[in-house]
Amino acid sequence: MNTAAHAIVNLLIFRKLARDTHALAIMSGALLPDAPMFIFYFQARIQGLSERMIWRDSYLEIGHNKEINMGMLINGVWEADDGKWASKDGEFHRAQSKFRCKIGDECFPVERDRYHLYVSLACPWAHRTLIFRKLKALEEIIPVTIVHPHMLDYGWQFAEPEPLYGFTHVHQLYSKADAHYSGRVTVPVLWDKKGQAIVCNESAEIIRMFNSAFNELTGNSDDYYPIELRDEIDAINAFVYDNINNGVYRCGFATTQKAYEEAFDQLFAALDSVEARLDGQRYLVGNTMTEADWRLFTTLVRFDAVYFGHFKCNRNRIVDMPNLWTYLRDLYQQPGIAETVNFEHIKQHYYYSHVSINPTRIVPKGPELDFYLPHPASLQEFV
Ligand SMILES: N[C@@H](CCC(=O)N[C@@H](CS)C(=O)NCC(=O)O)C(=O)O
Repeated sequence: MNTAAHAIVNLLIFRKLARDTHALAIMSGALLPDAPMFIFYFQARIQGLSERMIWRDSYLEIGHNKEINMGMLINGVWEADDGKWASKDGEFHRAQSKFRCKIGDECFPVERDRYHLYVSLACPWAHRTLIFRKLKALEEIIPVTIVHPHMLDYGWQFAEPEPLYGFTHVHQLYSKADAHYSGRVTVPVLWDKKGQAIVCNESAEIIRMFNSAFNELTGNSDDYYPIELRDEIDAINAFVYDNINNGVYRCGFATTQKAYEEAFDQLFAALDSVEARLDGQRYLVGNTMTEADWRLFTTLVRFDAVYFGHFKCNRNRIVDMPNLWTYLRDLYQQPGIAETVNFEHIKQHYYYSHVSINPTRIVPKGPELDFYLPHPASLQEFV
């Protein structure tokens, strides 16, 4: 018998045992009403244990159908899954994006009115692409469709049918691009209207394209990945991704205490190190604003509102770390950036969609954060 079959058989035996033990405990209680105290204690322990097992068992059954609403495409068909954000080791592992082409490749030439961006305002990865669309003056060239903040049984959905095909869900775009696609249905998605294809669904690569591919059409040559700083940017990106961008998710989606605590310690050690790095330095790479800053920004701006509470990243808030808080306000106050930040979507998405973490779906009213407080650069102290 293979391992999967073994696992299923073991599970069935375990469930049956839990129910039988429960029945036995109740029966023995009825048959031995005058049993000595230690037998009674023993019975109560078995009964309590078996009740917990049955409760957990039925909770998982409900959860599978209703409460945990992650799903994915398998061979082009949507399938509910029971929240496989976390693996058996209790740690959260993010899947690799599968569409990885580039604007400028033969199939995807640089053209006006050819590409369309699908994003969630809640998602930190999609947020990067919105920021680059703004910084690089691409709004006229690449229209955007925003998904509904709640990600439910069928994954990301549109509040109204999306403009290109009238689809109601993002997974329909994925199966239109590839009728046999198997994998997660994530945002952002950069769509090619002419080829009816997904160019790319990896935010790190989309922002690189936005940084330079359309310069001739926009006349904007600002460079957030300058050649001479690339090694340093790549190194800080890797550190920030592992420990902070993905680190908050590893805290939030951990399913064991150990995995959570490890992710938590790693996250705050990394935030401490960035806090120290920003002492007397305006941006992550010296005084030049680069993509590394924007990649960190989308996590920092969500931190106090959702990661601190919902993902249990609660050693301290960003407002308690003076350099990070100054830096965050500096970035937030850059032209056009505040318009890309939407706390209604952010809070609704996280607190409402992740029922396994927040079963009541109550969305907190706070916190109140003032991203417009002046910062040293706005007072000319950095320049
Ligand atoms: N590596 C991807 C990750 C994108 C991602 O995980 N997006 C999340 C939203 S924050 C998503 O769409 N998750 C849905 C799912 O995994 O089913 C990127 O950076 O673009």
